[in-house]
Amino acid sequence: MIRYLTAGESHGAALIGIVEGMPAGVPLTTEDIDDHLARRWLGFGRGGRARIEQDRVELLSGVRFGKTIGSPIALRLENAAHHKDRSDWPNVMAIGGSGEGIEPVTLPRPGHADLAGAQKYGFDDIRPVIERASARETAMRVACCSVARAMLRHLGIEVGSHVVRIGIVGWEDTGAWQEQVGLLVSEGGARAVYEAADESNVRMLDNDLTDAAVEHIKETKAAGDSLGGSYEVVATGVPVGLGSYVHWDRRLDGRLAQAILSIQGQKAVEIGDGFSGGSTPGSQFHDPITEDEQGHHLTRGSNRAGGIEGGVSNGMPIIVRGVMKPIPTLVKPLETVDISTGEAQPTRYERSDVTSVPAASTVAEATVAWVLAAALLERYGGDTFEQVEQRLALDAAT
Ligand code: EPS
Repeated sequence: MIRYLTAGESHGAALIGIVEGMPAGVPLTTEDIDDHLARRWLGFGRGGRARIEQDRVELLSGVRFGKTIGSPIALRLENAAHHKDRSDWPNVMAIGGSGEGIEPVTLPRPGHADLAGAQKYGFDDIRPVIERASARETAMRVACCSVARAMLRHLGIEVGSHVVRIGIVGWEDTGAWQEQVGLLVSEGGARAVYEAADESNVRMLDNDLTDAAVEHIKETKAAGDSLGGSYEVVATGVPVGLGSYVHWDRRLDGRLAQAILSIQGQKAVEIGDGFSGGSTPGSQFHDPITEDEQGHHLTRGSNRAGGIEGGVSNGMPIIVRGVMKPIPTLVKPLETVDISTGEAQPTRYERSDVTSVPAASTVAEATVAWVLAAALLERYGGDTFEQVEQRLALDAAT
C-alpha cells in the first residue's frame, strides 16, 4: 500500500510531505518533481503569488544515489511568501505568541471553507481555516504524487491533461477536441497531450480558444470577478485489470472521482462520456469489443467508458474530467456576516487568482497518477521496482 500525507499552511514557513510504501529502486530525481511543480504555475489568471514562489523540492529522505530505497520519502517546499511578503502578510502563521496586535479575519467568504471551518473548529478568527484550506497545499500534493508518477513513467504509463473550459469559453459542445486528443494520444500518448497543452497559457489545445479564454479572463479581472472551468485528464499505457468490481472501495472509477473531488475547488467529475450516457441509448453508448489489428488482444472500438468497465481498467486510455467552481475570493464584494458582530457586511478582498483552472488540471494529473500507481502496486507490487517490472511484463506477455 502506498500513501502520502501533507502538512503546512499557505503562508507558514514550508510545506512538508511524506510518501510511504514506494518500492526500492525507482529512479527518482528532484527534476522529476520540480518539472511538474513548475507546470502547476502555468496559466494566465494567477495572482501575485505566482511571481513569488520558486517551488523547488528538497528530498530529505528515502532516496539514495537517484533511486528510492523503500523507506519513507520526506519532501519539503519552502513558502517564499512567508519570508518575502512579511509586510503584506504580517505574522499570519506565527507559531508562538498570543496573537495580540494581529487583526482577526471575521468576514467569511461565501463558497470558501471559511465559515464551515471556523464553526467546526471553534475559531473566532478565520485565518487558520484560510491557511490550510488554501490551494497552496496542492503544491506538496503535486510533489508527492510526482514520486508515483516517476515510477509510472518507467513502466510506460503517462498521464496528461488539457483545459476544456474557462468560464463561458468552452470546447465541450463541438466534439472537435476529442478528435485532437485522440491524434495526440496516438502520436505520443498522454505525455503529448500535456506537452501540447503546456504551450498554451491557459492549457487549451486550440489557439482560438486560448485567445478567447485570455480575453475572458482579462474582462473578468477588470470586473473584479472570478472564473471556474473544466479540464480532462488522460492516462495511457494503463494495463488491463487495475481496480476491482468486488468491493465499492476498490473500484478504480470511484477512487479517481474521490481523488479529483479532493482537490480544492472541484465540484464535479465525469469518467469517459459519463454525462452523455444519461441521455444516449445503450446501443449507441457501449464500446464494441473487437480484436486489435494484430488479432492478439481484445480491445474496444470506441472509448465512451473512459477506459474503465465495472471499476476495472480495460486497457483503453483512462479519461477523467473535472469541473472547478469559480474562485471564492473576489474583488467585487459578496454578501456575508461578520462573525464577531453578527452584522451583515460585504466581503473584503485578499490577494487571489482570477482563475486557476489551468493549475487545477495539472494537480488533477498528479492525483490521477497517484491512484493509478496505488492500484498498479496492488496488482503488481513488490519490495523492489525490479519485481514490479517483472510482474507487469509477465502479465503483458500472457
Ligand atoms: C489561494 C490564494 C492565493 C493563491 C493560492 C491559493 O495565494 P495568496 O493568498 O498568497 O495570494 O495564489 O495558491 C497558491 C499559493 C498556490 O501555490 O497554488 C487560496 O486562498 O486558496
